[in-house]
Amino acid sequence: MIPVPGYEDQLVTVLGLGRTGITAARALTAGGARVLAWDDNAETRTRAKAAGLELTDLDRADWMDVKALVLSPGVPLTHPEPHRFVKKAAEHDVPVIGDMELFARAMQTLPVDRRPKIIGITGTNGKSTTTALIGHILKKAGRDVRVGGNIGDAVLGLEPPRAHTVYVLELSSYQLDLVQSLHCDVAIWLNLTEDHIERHGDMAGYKAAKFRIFANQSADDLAVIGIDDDHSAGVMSRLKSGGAQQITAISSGHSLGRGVYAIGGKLFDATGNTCHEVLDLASAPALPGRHNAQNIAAAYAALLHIGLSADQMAPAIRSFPGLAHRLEFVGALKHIRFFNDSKATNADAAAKALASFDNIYWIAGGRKKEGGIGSLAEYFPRITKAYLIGEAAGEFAATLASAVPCEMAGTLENAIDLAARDAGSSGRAAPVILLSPACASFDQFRDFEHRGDVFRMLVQSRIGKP
Ligand code: UMA
Repeated sequence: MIPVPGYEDQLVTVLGLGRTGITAARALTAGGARVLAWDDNAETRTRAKAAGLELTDLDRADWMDVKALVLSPGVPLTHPEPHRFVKKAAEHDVPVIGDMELFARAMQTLPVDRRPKIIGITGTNGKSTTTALIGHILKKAGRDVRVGGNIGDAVLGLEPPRAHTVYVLELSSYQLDLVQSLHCDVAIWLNLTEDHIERHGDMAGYKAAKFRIFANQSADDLAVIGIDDDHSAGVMSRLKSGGAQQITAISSGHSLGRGVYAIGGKLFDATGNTCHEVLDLASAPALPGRHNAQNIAAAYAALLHIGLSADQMAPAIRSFPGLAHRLEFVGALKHIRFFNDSKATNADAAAKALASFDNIYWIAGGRKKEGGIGSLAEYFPRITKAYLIGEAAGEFAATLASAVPCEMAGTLENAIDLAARDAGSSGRAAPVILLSPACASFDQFRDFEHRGDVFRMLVQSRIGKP
């Protein structure tokens, strides 16, 4: 754990006692703060108490002497409307911050020569894979590395830094909304497509939250920017005209005069005066598809800046084992392969999976996201049949209409059985049963991880794996 300094004997309120809040409350207490912790959910409060946390009803607390409100990323900050305690904090001039801000401040109290390097990764899609890939490469290079943030482990729960530690942090827009002083030695912006509008109000709000990843960067720092979508190309222009930091452009699909790019199944480094091939992408089996080529390009560009060489990185990229819930190969039943892509909670993420295969038996649906699946039309010819689950099933069926045969499966379990039946009797070569829902999971599951775990368990129970 990283104890949080700066609040010794002062009152700090913590709202939300999931992964972020529990860890933040402990780290603040370890730093000497007096923590008032609360969660709106009674069950979570019971769990937090059992975990040894003292709770304080923030509706009854005296906010006069509170020095900060530490908000969990999932608690509404501005949209659809600020949480009542965010309003209360504003009434009392109490700053509202997140755990990343506490982490940033803790790092700034260290002498400059003992501060760790921080690599931050944001973007709509690919953040977790890029974060894990960078962590993996650094480990293979023998570096002291800690990986956390949105990928799963709350940042304040990571081990404190030693000399030359590198923190690799996945930063969601929710988390970036709650930071002011985070300084990333390398800030990676992968891509931007419409997502989380309910939280940020509109695309401009979503983009502005993410743009905070570049705040506090100076001439020694690097911004790595994926320029394959218009929003992100705009971000690159904005930084070029107004930013102090160095910039490396990355692309998957376009060759660049300067930058790192993937084209024709190879990765090229054009960051210097010459351009040279550094990796055959086919040699990295856990990172298939064009979207993963972008993740590899981002990791490579970031780690060049940290001092790794192409020769150190290439074998580590090849040995990366992949991540659960992101096009995760779950098993095979004779010639039928099953993939768990539960992390695909929007159409854009599902597009990446659909682009990776043919003859797809597609399990989709859940709690619908803005925009539906109309944007996936170019992939419909790859889908042999769709099995629709959850709240979005009706709307998805209407979109797929005459283009793709559909079955209203209702539940995930039913969808797997129907898809396995059809794929098994189709006589087609290499069918793929793909869970890539293009929806949030909350109508039927706790979160996307729970949905993916259930999928894996159901598939493995059917194919005879433990
Ligand atoms: N809560 C309240 N009041 C509210 C809303 C929530 O009290 O109005 C409470 C809930 O009852 C719950 C707690 O807040 O007990 C949950 O807080 P949280 O939603 O912020 O979740 P954490 O467990 O703290 O997990 C968060 C991230 N979750 C979100 O951003 C929604 C995790 O990212 C992250 O791994 C973790 O911190 C550690 O850093 C998950 C995620 O879904 C993977 N992220 C979104 C995404 O990737 O799309 C952004």
